[in-house]
Amino acid sequence: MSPILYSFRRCPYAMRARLAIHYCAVEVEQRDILLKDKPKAMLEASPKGTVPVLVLANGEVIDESRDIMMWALQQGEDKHGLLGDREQQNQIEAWLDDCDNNFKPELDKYKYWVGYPEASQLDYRQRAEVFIQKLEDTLNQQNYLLGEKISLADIGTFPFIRQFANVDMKWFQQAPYPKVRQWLEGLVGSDEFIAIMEKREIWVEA
Ligand SMILES: N[C@@H](CCC(=O)N[C@@H](CS)C(=O)NCC(=O)O)C(=O)O
Repeated sequence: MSPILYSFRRCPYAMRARLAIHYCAVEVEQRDILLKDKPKAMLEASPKGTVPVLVLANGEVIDESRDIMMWALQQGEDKHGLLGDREQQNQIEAWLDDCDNNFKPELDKYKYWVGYPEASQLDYRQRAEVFIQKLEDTLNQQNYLLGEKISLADIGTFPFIRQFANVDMKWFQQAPYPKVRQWLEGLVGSDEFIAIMEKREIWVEA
């Protein structure tokens, strides 16, 4: 029996998990769900109710996207060298920590600013831009976050940058981040991303 992956198509956390699984060519049974109608089986496996959730054949549950990425890399050979050496792994951790802990909360407020009246949408965007500027500075020196080759740092962050760009694409297209745009366009246009964004039927519990 293949491991089961509960996923929501447009969730950036689920995207990074699906990407790592795809890059490592690991077999899973993907069950697409709707966040407004979570299946009982998923909630039984992981009561916190976030996607992605991976349920292994032995019943073990992995319900954090970063842990699912690491699991995927451990399954087969890491043929794209996404993880790199010890030093690169520390850099990956640092990028993902910054993305998840600092950038994502500001991105949510920028996107859903109506629900956060303490500051303006512009304030939230500018707070999120601290991370975008860091990406721009890095990508000014090299093609990917860790160097000249794609790594888990790129895969784990670009779905969130895509979300940021989509809040106001007109602004993003002329914002002072040409390197981020180029990097994002390459990743969003990649065969891997197109494959993991394929539309599927919503999984229905028997
Ligand atoms: N720390 C979790 C966060 C996952 C997360 O928050 N996913 C969102 C969707 S993008 C979710 O499932 N939210 C629950 C809901 O909206 O009901 C991870 O990395 O997997």
